[in-house]
Amino acid sequence: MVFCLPNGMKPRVFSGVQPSGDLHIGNYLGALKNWVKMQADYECIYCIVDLHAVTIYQIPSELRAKIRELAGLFLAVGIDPKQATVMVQSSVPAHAELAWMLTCVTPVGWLQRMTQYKAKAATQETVGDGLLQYPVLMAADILLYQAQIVPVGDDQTQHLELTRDIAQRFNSLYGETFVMPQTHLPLVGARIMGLDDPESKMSKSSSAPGHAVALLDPPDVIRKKIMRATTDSRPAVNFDDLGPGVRNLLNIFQAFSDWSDAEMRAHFEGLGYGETKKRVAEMVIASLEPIQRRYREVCAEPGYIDRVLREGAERVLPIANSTIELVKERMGLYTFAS
Ligand code: AQP
Repeated sequence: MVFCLPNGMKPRVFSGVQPSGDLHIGNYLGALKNWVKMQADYECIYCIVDLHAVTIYQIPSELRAKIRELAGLFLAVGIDPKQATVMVQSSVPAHAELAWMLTCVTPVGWLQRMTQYKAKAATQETVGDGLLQYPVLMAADILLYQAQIVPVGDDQTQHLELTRDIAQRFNSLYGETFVMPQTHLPLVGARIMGLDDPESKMSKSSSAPGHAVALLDPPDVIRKKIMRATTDSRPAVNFDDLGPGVRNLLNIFQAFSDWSDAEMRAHFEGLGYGETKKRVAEMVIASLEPIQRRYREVCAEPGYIDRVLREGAERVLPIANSTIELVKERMGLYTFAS
């Protein structure tokens, strides 16, 4: 995908993670690993989407701690605040403001069709309106910054399509306003599945103990989770007939190692499942070790995380405000006479 912008301007990238649950290797391989790669070539805004997290009840003290933990992990995986902007969604009120404006152009049927809404609503006794509006807020996050590229995991593809539909509808009602954002998926690792259930995606909200490897899991916990991962009754790896559990483990290995398909086949074809799991576990442990070390360093630096988040919010505020002014003007909302 090639974007032609004037004067050597870099295309803008936006993406976010909810500060709910523990960040897992699916989040890393599906999104954050790509974020790190993109920061040198794009103008990147990486956001902790706390307003999204509260679409499901969060214990306030835990949410506060999770926001800082997630910011620390962004930095630990290699996001450089000198190159990319790291910020918290609720520190820029324009996210919520634009979400309301977009809500007003979004047919409710579009939202009721979202598979993530249907799945999450099924787990709640009372379904809050925020859960239904979640994808409109996500559209607002992206459109607020006129982002051209959105690096996400495969589970967000439908929400990105909806974002484009909302942008198109707004543009056709009120005139060209929003840039159409493109989805950017990794070639390997776009959908990491649960270790306990390789038919469903690895998710922060699952409470099953062997479901996900968290980025901060110690080596012995990682080893135990991977050794217990669900596979099948075949004797060994056969690339021409992979069951979902083994495919998922190999996918995790390949996404961490960046090995080619040929290298994967040469290394794993015919290998017993026990040995395969051991090699996958050691690859995950070795890949997470420098991230965990850097995380401890980042947390040990007093005030560093808060400084990064404050500077991030200050950096994006002018972009957010200029989009809000434009949208208000397009919609005929009141703006002060200059
Ligand atoms: N399993 C996954 N494989 C690849 N990418 C994934 N992402 C999430 N799960 C996978 C990507 O990670 C980014 C952050 O998404 P999120 O904060 O919504 O994380 P989550 O694990 O999906 O969190 P929840 O709370 O458990 O949400 P649900 O239950 O809705 O999935 C995104 O880019 C996402 O694509």
